[in-house]
Amino acid sequence: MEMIFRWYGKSDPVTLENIRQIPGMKGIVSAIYDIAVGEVWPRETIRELKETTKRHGLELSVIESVPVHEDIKLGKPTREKYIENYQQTLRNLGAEGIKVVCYNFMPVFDWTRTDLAFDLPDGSNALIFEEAVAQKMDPRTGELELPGWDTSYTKDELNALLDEYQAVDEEKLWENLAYFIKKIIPVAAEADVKMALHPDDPPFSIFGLPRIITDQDSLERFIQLYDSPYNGLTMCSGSLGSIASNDFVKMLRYFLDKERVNFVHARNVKLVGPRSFQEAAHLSSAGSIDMYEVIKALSDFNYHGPIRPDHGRMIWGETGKPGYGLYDRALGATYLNGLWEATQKQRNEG
Ligand code: DNO
Repeated sequence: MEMIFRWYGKSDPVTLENIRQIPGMKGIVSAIYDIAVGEVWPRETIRELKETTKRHGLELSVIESVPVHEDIKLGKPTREKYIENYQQTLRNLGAEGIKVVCYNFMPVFDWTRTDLAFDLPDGSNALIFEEAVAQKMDPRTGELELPGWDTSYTKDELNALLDEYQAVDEEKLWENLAYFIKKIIPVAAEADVKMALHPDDPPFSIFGLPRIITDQDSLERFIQLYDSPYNGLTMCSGSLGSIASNDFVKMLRYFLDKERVNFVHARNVKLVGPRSFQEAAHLSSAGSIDMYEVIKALSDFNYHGPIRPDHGRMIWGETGKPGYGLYDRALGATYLNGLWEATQKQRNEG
């Protein structure tokens, strides 16, 4: 596996110098953050990011994300233009040597939490999701804001968008996803860019909006939309593993076997209710996911692709982008690398 670290570009308080000093770190996963959703990413901008990364001794290994315009998810006639733009961005990324693109198909809101700095007994803090609190959150007030969300909408625009989604149920969203996939995967294959769909986080409907990439059956349905290794998945332990009915390790093995795992996000979560969880340190003992079994699965299938430590807690007084501080993620990467070394040695001895 190739260990990489998420970097939010020049405004990220975590620097490329910091990332380079994490033991075993090979590259970064990043994006172009100042181009409006739906516009083409120019080759020069991609090249510039790649060269900045290279100067710091790291590869630009994965793009996370090329966001999908809402008109595509809504299936509006204007989607054609945005799909063409997406195709062109993929061609440009391929031409600059990018091999993996992570994206998601969640309506309006990306990952969602109810508290971004929940105090833990050891003095650290973490992101949590509590179902009862989420049920009382109302995005229509225009006052909610979470990292990862597109915050460029005015309150009126957001409400108009939410209204439009009233005509889109789960089946309609599947239809719109299928339409998109059929148009982009051939282009991704030609450009040699492996697509890695991220599961919905959390993996159930929020704010009355449909969410469809949530469990083994939906991932299976998704890969069957287009039978190609370029139509793959980001297997995210923290997203899929946040409901008890998902056996993440079993799912990971299943999709590794099908050669559809193009990227891995490794994070632990502690389940505290049917639809409530707290993000935890990466160690198996800290949460509900057996991280040894996750890495063992990757080792058993000889996974060569990229993996990143996902959200960390804020520790040692660090402040910054929720989930994306330096210290806890660096500890996570080191722990995951340790598990990997051990499983590799067992493999070679066995
Ligand atoms: C959260 C991330 C997600 C992810 C997107 C992929 O921290 O895992 O925001 O980047 O859903 O498109």
